Amino acid sequence: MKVAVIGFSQSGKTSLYRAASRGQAKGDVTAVPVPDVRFDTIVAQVKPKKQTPATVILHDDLEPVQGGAQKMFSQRFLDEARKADVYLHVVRAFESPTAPYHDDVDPKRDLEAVDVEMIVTDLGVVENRLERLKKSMNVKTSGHPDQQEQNLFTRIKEPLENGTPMRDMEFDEEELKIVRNYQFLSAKPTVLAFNVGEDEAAEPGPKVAALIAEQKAKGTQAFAVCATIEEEIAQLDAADQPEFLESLGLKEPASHRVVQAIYDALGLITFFTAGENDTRAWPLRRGSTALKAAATIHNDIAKGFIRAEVVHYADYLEHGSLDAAYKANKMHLEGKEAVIQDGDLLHIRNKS
Ligand SMILES: Nc1nc2c(ncn2[C@@H]2O[C@H](COP(=O)(O)OP(=O)(O)O)[C@@H](O)[C@H]2O)c(=O)[nH]1
Ligand SMILES: [Mg+2]
Repeated sequence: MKVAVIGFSQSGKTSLYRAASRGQAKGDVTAVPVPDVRFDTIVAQVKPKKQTPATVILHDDLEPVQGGAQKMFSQRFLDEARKADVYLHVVRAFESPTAPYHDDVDPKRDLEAVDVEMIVTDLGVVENRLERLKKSMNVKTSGHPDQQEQNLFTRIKEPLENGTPMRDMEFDEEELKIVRNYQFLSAKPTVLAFNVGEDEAAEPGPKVAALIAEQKAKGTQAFAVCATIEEEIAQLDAADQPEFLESLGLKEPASHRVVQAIYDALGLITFFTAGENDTRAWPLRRGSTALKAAATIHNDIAKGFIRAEVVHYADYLEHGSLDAAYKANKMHLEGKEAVIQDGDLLHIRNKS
């Protein structure tokens, strides 16, 4: 899961990156564990030799978005941004006399500038492709992959011209494959972090609150954060954090909110394998089958799949251990096509 931190220079990307990695980040790419009380509960009960939480990989190695007269996206930015699975877009909402391009605070303007540039970049790709297809199309019959592409690109050209990012458009499975293949910028799931000043750390002002509401209504994950305060919190001992958070009127550290929002934006759920040697949490796309879960663990386990032993998390919690849940007949024996639910504990019976 590649999470690209994007935004203008001095919007607070690196500050939030450090906060989100809870001060653990060494370089500019780091794996951040997904906070999950269910995982902590399982680990405390199983007491495995090793525990492996689910992680997301944060990348703070992209070039900043450029403002002014320059090209906003450098080629290096584009190369990296296209490879990302999801964007963590940091938008400045704090006073900064040293910020380049603009010295006033206007998160709406900054957000829209990046969105528009993404849309324009994608539109360029779409138009180019349509031009080429027009030339080659006459010899191709309907049902040809090129025909599908032409239909799709013709359809999305207008909404793009009207400023709709592809992430706000509807696609079927086949179309999604094409969209993913082209690595369109505006199609990527996006998490918006409005980086507010210290005075708004507990509660954003009306402007940012309205922007957040607007984005949420469109299904985009968005929240306010004060990156500098969060960076300080991340450096405290874990035991001292709750009191400090509370004194600021915060419920949880930014690292939790950032990672949870990314997880949600990607449509991920978590399943667990509660091994005595290694207890692990695994990310999985919502709606995935037992076979897909098996493949997430290891391709060989998927190949030799016989049955999945599934215990729902609520049943595990009620009975206090897997043993007790099994004895209470709470284990469901499932085939390859069974849909895995968030929090399921799995054991895959397999031939390997
Ligand atoms: N007041 C305030 N300053 C911030 C905040 N976040 C970042 N800064 C400051 O803005 C400057 C740029 O931050 P940085 O994280 O390096 O931005 P980047 O260029 O986007 O990586 C630094 O001096 C930070 O201390 C914030 O939430 N509030
Ligand atoms: Mg930086």
